[in-house]
Amino acid sequence: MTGDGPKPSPSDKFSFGLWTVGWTANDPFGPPTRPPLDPVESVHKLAELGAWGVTFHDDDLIPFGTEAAERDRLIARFKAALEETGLVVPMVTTNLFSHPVFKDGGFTSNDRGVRRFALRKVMRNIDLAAELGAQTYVFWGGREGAEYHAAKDIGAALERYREGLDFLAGYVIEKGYGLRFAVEPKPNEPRGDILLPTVGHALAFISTLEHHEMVGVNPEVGHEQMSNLNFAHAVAQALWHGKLFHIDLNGQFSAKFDQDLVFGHGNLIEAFSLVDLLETHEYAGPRHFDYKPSRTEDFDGVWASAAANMRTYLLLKERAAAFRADPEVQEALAAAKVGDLLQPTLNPGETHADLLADKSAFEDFDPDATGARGYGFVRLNQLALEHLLGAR
Ligand SMILES: [Mn+2]
Repeated sequence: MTGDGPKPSPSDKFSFGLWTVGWTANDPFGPPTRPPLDPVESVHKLAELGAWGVTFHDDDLIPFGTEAAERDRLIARFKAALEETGLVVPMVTTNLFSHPVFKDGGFTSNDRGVRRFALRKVMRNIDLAAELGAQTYVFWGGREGAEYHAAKDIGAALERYREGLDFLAGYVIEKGYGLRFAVEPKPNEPRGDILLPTVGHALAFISTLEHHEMVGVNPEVGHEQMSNLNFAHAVAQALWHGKLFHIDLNGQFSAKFDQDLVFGHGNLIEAFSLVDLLETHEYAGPRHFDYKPSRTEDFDGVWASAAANMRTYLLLKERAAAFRADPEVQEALAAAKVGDLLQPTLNPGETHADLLADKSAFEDFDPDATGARGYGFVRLNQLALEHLLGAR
């Protein structure tokens, strides 16, 4: 991608899934429009473009059912590519959704044999993740769900989900791997309804886990927006809980099928809000892109789209910094009392009796005068928009 301005570098911590640039662009209405991409080529190309890390599902690197010797060979040449380029593997995940054996899920399949097979598949790949130095292991349960009420006992499914994650967390602890888990919510697609559909559902579920301290969330822009929810709010709450262990960036236009567009190519204002949030909170984790180069693109388009994700993030980061540094914005923030929300509502040590005795809080408080005063939020948002548009 040409153009002035910021260039991605490894210090930006941009990472990509092998399944993103390597997507062969098959969809429910048509076959692939691109041939498969060699993971080694992806590693070299991503490094050239300024990426820092590469991530994968087990089956992205080692096709399902590969014999042991061939598996070793595929891992060895992938490792060699990492060494040549300096790319790291910050996150690894498991494919528990493509093979027909997982058509009713992995950890929550009604078939116990499938559930045991799923645990073994994850354990084998956790060993590889640890060997490659990953810090995060993601769980996206795309097939953990149902289409029909009577077909799935949801309570039992959640119990089995918990059993699976507790067991695998215990394995990581026993092995001393130091990996943390991140649950990735999604409301639907491929299942009609997926378990743990939003960040809020996932956070509540995680609080019930035996090793809840090592389990956080991996929110994805488009997944939350498919539920018509505000992604920046979901991430802000995950940060507040200390649970933003990883993040998947892409683009989506509101509630429809999972578009997986380039970051910022969907709801741009929300993308700006998100970058502002991550940067002002000094989020230190990977900026991971989980998108799909559109089916219309050839390989030139694939690499242009990969570069576009990083460039858009950096441009938004510049715009957000300019917004925060603008004295007029700072004055508008103060006028809108945004910083005042950090002040506790009660005085230190204030009791119920103290508040009841404070006439200024009630008897002498003038709700009509306060209610008549505007907050100036629209002016503030227009300032944000003008920075986003490069008009200031
Ligand atoms: Mn994702």
